[in-house]
Amino acid sequence: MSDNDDITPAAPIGGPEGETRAGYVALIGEPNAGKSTLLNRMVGAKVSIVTHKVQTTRARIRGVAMEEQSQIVFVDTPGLFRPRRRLDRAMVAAAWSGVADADMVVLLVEAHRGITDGVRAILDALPERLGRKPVALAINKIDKVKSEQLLKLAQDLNDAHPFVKTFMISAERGHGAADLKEWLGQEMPKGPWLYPEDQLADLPLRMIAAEMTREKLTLRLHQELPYELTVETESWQEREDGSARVDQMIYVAREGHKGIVLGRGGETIKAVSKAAREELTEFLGRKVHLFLQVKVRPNWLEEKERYSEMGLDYKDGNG
Ligand SMILES: Nc1nc2c(ncn2[C@@H]2O[C@H](COP(=O)(O)OP(=O)(O)OP(=O)(O)O)[C@@H](O)[C@H]2O)c(=O)[nH]1
Ligand SMILES: [Mg+2]
Repeated sequence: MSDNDDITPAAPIGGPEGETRAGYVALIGEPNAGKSTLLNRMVGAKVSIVTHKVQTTRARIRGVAMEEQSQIVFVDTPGLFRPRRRLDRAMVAAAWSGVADADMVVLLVEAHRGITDGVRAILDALPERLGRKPVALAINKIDKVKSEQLLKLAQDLNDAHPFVKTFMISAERGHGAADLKEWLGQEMPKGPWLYPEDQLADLPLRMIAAEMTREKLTLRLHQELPYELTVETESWQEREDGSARVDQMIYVAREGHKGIVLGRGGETIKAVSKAAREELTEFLGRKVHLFLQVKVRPNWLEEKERYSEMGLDYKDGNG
């Protein structure tokens, strides 16, 4: 795949005459808080994968949303948790670095779980990590609780950290999302837009495609899912008939995991391939031929190249 297929912008591009605003908003929270769901809702398209499992997002993913004359670049981050393995550490480091570059941070807390140990750890880390950077609070998944509970939780959280504003939202159902977006639009610094108005994400297509396959695997494998699994797009060929041929490799760490990914008679990988192909076809608006292979690489979690393919820094995993 050539660089031209990349959807990364070359330089700031301005926007219309008059007063424009643009900035970065980092979404942080515990794994599973709903960060990717919120990003997709804000962008109005699925650019970051979502599953019911924790630690779905592995790298920083940028999605671009427009609100009046403001461009809001949402930065989805991996969940914040106490990292143990190299991959965990690299993910958590990517999350904090996404925050460092942001103009505004939104902390998502799950309404029905309240102030967990994990939330407490994030609250404790905020002053040191962010200094005076403004943080807004979004209590998410309000569809799961009664409203009386919400007021108490909002109060307790605001006692723990001076949030600039508190929102009650359901990222999945959309409740409160428009208010949050409108407010963020007003809060963005004045300046030219950072991306073309019609651009949705800042992530190479090959990575979006790999993420789609990883999502389908995660959804399909449930509790059998090996944590030690990653997907890479190995080649991307444009065909003369306008379709694309995409070859992807699924890396697993153990021989036994290969069988799980393939499924009996190959039925799992077939289903995953079909679902991923359909989603990619819809995303691109043209025909896609998707070819998946599985390879056992016992040590991939220690391989530098795997990290760069995921958009992570290998060094950050040291420690
Ligand atoms: N009921 C309900 N579920 C939600 C809401 N928002 C997100 N979810 C669900 O919560 C789960 C996790 O959502 P994600 O968006 O993947 O969460 P995340 O914070 O990006 O998770 P990681 O990438 O693992 O850190 C998914 O099953 C979502 O469908 C909501 O407002 N209400
Ligand atoms: Mg996520």
